[in-house]
Amino acid sequence: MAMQERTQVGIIGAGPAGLLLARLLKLHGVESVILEARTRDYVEARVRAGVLEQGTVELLEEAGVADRLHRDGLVHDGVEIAAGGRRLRIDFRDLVGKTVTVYGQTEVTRDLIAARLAGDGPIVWEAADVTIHDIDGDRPRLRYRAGDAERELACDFVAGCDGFHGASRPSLPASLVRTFERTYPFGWLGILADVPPCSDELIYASHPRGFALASMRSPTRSRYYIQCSLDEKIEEWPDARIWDELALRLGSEPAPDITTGPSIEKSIAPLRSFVATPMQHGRLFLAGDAAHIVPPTGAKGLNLAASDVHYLCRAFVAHYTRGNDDLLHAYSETALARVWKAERFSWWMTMLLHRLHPEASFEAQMQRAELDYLASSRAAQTVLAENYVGLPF
Ligand code: RFL
Ligand code: PHB
Repeated sequence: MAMQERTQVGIIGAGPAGLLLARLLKLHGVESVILEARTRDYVEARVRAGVLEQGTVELLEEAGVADRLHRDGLVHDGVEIAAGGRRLRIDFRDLVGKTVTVYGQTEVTRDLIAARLAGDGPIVWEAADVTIHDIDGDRPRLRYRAGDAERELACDFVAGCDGFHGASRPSLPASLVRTFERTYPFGWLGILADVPPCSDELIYASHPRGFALASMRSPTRSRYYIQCSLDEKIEEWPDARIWDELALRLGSEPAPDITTGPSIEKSIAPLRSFVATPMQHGRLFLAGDAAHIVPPTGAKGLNLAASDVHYLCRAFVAHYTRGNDDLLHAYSETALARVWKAERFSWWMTMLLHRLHPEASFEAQMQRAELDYLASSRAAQTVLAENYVGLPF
């Protein structure tokens, strides 16, 4: 017989979605247990997103985990788009009166784990073989293995925050779930290095050799990406080859001064758009990458996890404090309305900036026309800025 524990909300996954949900729930007096498949070291070392929307920053403030973010995060008033040998600055502050903050997902995760472990409640690391039971009833259960012990967690609700490859989405009844997917015929090769960034702001470059992005984590740590084909292997990309390729693709006027150095992390990620709908059934609610994926071009993935969590937390709090389940019933619809707009923006920015078609094709001509329009129209720049800093939630 498995050892049984009990909590109010059983959370699967200690990524940003699960950790932020647990933190916000605790601040409203709602208890949770987080089950995480990996070790703390693994979760804290994972290199991922870098750009936080203003709304995400505000949510982290509300969660009381924004001190280090305010100290070390870099507030950016705009981004640059390099194309056709020119650089165009999109001025967020001027166009929409908002900013974004560059602060690594790794740091957000560390701040949230530290807050959790300072007394908020447990995280079960290396929780293996998590299965979800009785989501149609009013007492769902999570079964899992911790070391050699079989355990069971009885809860009121289950929050599936276990990312794209987790156990939650497959636990929704297949007959009720619809999925929408777009894969892209290229990936992103990312490199992290302890060298100063080549520019004060991010540069998104559209180049005949392929897309490139200059990003950063701090004044001394740079993050770069280049579009690569899906069959390429990381071994084919020694550091020197990446730096040479970046210099070519980012080399529009004025050419940024790229400081090179040894990579401390290097990886290739495929690009994908994906939405599962509905994001809930019975007492199981999905949030973040468990329900949807965006290509990284719009910097939206982590921010969507944050807005899902905002809606879900609000709904749980209404249940526990007012006995009102309207927000819980509306959760999927509410979250998806914002998700689809971020999907649209990420897809649009991906299609605009990547090399997809021969230079002489109609499609490549459409990209050039759109970039030219963006350069000449304040209205077009405002659309980009409004979406990049994040639609309201
Ligand atoms: P996560 O971060 O994947 O966390 C899920 C957690 O669940 C655990 N897990 C399980 N636990 C228990 N049982 C199971 N069966 C489990 N299966 C999985 C996992 O170990 C993990 O700890 O999902 P979450 O919380 O929804 O957060 C989503 C974000 O991580 C993701 O959207 C972003 O990283 C996407 N992303 C970006 N988003 C942005 O907003 N801005 C960016 O600039 C940005 N850049 C990026 C990105 C993602 C990238 N990659 C590698 C996919 C750049 C890259 C290269
Ligand atoms: C990052 O710094 O990792 C990053 C920044 C902007 C993006 C994607 C990734 O659009």
